[in-house]
Amino acid sequence: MTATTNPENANEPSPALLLRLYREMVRLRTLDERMMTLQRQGRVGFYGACTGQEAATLASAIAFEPDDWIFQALRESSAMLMRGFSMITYLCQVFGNEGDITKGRQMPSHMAGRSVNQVSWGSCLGTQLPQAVGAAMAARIKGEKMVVAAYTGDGATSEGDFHVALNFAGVFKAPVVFICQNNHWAISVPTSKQTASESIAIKAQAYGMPGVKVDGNDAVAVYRAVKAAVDRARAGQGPSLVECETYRIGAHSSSDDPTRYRDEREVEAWRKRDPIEQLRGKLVNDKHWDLPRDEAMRAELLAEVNAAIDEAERKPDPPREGLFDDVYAEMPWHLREQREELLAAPPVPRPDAKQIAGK
Ligand SMILES: Cc1ncc(C[n+]2csc(CCOP(=O)(O)OP(=O)(O)O)c2C)c(N)n1
Ligand SMILES: [Mg+2]
Repeated sequence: MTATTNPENANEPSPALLLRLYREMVRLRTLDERMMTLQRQGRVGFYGACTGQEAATLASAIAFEPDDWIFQALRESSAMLMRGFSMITYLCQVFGNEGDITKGRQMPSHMAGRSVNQVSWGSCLGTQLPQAVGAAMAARIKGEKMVVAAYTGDGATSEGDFHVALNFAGVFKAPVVFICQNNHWAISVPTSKQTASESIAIKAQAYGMPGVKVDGNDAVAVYRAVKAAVDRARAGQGPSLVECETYRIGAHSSSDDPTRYRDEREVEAWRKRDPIEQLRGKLVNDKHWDLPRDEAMRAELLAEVNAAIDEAERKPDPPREGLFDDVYAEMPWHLREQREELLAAPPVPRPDAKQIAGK
């Protein structure tokens, strides 16, 4: 995913990079829309969309090199796709079927891709942050030039793990970039109830690192800020915190109803600042893009997403006998007994996705 920047300014994205980014952002929006529909049709149990946060997610992730590791929070799985992960395998994770590399054992929408250096997010908020710092320290000890991306939501900054991670990284100058997607909400809790600080970015001062707040719906601003932080970390100058101010347009997840706790007028105001529309406007304005090409691209992406869904949905469940694998090098007697008991019983039909409890 080597990012191409303009040679005259190392942090200025080239038109080629912005066009690629724009395509990825539209692909993500298309995928999220289709998957939310599938969830409502009962074809998958749970889904978490990133709608409205495409710039904060992808314009930040694209500033890292392919060898850099990404420790995601809740809404950055799609960076895997941008880094070349197969969309079919990605979707198999949501279906929890045989094609899922996490073997149907993870919560849906908790993707992981070792082949693209991206760690599965954990449902337990904030745990990825100290892990990311640990990975960054390990890279430095091994003499690798790797930088680590450590994502967090605004809500997770109230977790102890956030402070532990920033403190350790600041003291030991770990090559890590903390990126906070401040989308104004942590399910039903607004950011105003999350912190008394004037911003999330300002917290960086206390940990001895630069902190910057950017318009998270402006892909160029996000890229510039994160690229500068990545370059700084790679040059051995230590960590940074980038706060991307954005907005969660949709529900927290397919199990949430935001009309119960937030004012629809707030959502409408943010819709007008749609990151995809903004980037498209810039590209068209700069004569790098036009509407006929836009329409053709959108049709192509919808076809790609639909084909991937078709293929992923057709795969069977993971084999039952695999349930007991991967815990012990040698299976102990009690698991062997349970495995035999399970295989002697008739297979239980897969429950309707509608019946699978989400969060
Ligand atoms: C330690 C912990 N506490 C609470 C929860 C329940 N929970 C799941 S997501 C979420 C909100 C997360 O908000 P934020 O960090 O802002 O991320 P966003 O969902 O807005 O992307 C909460 C409270 C959890 N998963 N883990
Ligand atoms: Mg949030």
